[in-house]
Amino acid sequence: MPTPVTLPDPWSRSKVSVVVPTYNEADNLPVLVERVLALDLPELRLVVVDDNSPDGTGDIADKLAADSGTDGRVTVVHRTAKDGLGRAYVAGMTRALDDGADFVAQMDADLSHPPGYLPHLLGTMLSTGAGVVIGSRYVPGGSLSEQWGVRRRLLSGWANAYVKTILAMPIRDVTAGFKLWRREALLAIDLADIRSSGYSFQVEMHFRAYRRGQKMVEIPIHFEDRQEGASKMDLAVQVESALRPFRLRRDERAARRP
Ligand SMILES: Nc1nc2c(ncn2[C@@H]2O[C@H](COP(=O)(O)OP(=O)(O)OP(=O)(O)O)[C@@H](O)[C@H]2O)c(=O)[nH]1
Ligand SMILES: [Mg+2]
Repeated sequence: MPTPVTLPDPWSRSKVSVVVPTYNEADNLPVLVERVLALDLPELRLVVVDDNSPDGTGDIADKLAADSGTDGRVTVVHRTAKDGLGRAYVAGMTRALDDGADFVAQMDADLSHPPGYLPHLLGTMLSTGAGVVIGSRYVPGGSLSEQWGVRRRLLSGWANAYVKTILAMPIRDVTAGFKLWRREALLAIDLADIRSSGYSFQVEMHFRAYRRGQKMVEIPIHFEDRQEGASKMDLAVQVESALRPFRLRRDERAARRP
């Protein structure tokens, strides 16, 4: 029988908190929590940030937190109303830092981001000293779900090119949402000052990290399609995503002016 592989030090003592924003993810969340907690990372914790989901995801999260099987490793932050993925992440990451996390991961609840990459994100951070390690769909070896049609692929590629044209960052996947941050990098970014409420949060975080001189490293991931439930990408989110890069560039230029 093969000997089970157990991750050695420093994986085994790394305090990683995984922040997961949820809005109507009742079918996905229990699966995600089980998979994340099954990883060979004993100091790993989960922070679920729910915006009073009508489908009861918040209650499910509370039950998972209370479950003896999860051993107090799950924390739930409840917010009163849907207020955007960006604001949810700021709340969850702030909580993770307050609770003493040395590393903070972010991932979607819909199982698009395979949890098995988390130890790789951590290993890459430890070996490279990066401030942020990005699970990237657009570096060699990265890939998109086979279920994605031509239209969605083009839209995703176009969104990446659009942001890079305006903000010129040395990253392939500027809209990526599966990442691991070092505590010091998040403190340098000043989470309380993040402007984005929706998906442009990802771009704003990358831009801040880049402008503040954080080392950024990408590793390839395979991006899965959402398993259950519906996307929360609405018109307001799309408009913010289109305008935010211009605002970030304007603010940056204003800050550099004597
Ligand atoms: N708390 C909170 N979570 C949100 C909000 N909007 C989206 N989310 C969560 O953020 C994650 C990403 O949202 P998705 O709807 O999957 O967005 P997407 O990946 O661009 O869309 P799909 O490709 O269709 O899945 C999911 O875990 C959502 O439940 C929000 O306003 N509040
Ligand atoms: Mg999704």
